[in-house]
Amino acid sequence: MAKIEDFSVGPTGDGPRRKARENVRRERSAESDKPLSVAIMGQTGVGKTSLLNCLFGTDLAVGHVRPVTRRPEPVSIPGTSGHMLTFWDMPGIGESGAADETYLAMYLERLIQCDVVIWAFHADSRSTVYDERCLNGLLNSVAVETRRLIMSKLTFVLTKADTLTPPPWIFDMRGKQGTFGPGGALLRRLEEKAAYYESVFLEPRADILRTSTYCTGEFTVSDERLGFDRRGVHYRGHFSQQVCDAYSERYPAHKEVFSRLRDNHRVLPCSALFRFNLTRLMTGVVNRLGPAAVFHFRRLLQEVDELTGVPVDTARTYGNMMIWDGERGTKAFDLTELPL
Ligand SMILES: Nc1nc2c(ncn2[C@@H]2O[C@H](COP(=O)(O)OP(=O)(O)O)[C@@H](O)[C@H]2O)c(=O)[nH]1
Ligand SMILES: [Mg+2]
Repeated sequence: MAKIEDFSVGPTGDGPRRKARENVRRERSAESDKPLSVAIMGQTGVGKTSLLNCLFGTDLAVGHVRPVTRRPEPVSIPGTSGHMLTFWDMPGIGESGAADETYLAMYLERLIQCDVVIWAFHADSRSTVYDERCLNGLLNSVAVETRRLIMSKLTFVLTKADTLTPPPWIFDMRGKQGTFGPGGALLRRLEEKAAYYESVFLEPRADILRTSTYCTGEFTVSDERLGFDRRGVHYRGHFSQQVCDAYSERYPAHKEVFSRLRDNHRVLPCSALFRFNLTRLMTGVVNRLGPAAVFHFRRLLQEVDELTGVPVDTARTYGNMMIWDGERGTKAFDLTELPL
């Protein structure tokens, strides 16, 4: 993980150069003191609140039947020396026409104010029209510069990935805990799904897309679309897998930078229930917030590996198979009772 000292400060030396350096330091310090915020949006019931509860161990109300998140709910995480990172759990759209009007106005406000916005879709769905219409409505209500800004903050996730088929999900047990991962066929399906959502929500908006990341050490590559300054590396357009592969092959020393640029345009499948991909989600969000966040919330990143751990006793209750022998009137098999 990058250290704050790694970020190059620009010109060095005396006189005007020193002044420039001081300006950069001042600017950076103001930037690093700013409270950071992330919002999570999407249709009602896709699992936004559950995802936040898993990420932060909070106990926000989850709606199993009806929508329960009625107003933006903040979850604040303290960083070092008083720095704050706030996650805003938003009410879900699609509950009713009247509610949508209010909620979409709240979305626009957060899309402008927050530093990163997670837009969540249910993984086991192919219907994109409603979210597209809402997103287009929001984008079309603002000037093109704001549209660019909004798109540069959005990160798309597919929730409840555990509901997808074909099985199996593989539980990698390590003592009393373990992690869930998809089997080969399901992994391919998840990748296809993510690519599909990317083709619907990112690809057609290539003209207003931009991805940026911090960089450690020397980065000197630039071309028509790729550029860098003291704040980091930027790419104008859709940083697709093909684009990422091409740059990584040409400039292998900067593979990590390209991979972070790519992460910003990747649709990420995850599951709150299986705690699947939560580490990648959290790392992606913090990286996207920039070097100040990486520095002030490094504790969060150090603990991030623990996010995916599921106790064995909990895991064995998922996808349980119980066979009832109807002729004998007894239980013939119960997966949760098998010794491990
Ligand atoms: N299978 C599965 N169900 C989930 C997951 N996350 C949430 N749910 C369920 O989906 C329903 C809606 O969840 P909630 O977090 O309230 O969704 P929200 O309206 O988007 O905030 C609840 O019944 C949750 O238990 C998940 O990762 N997998
Ligand atoms: Mg909710």
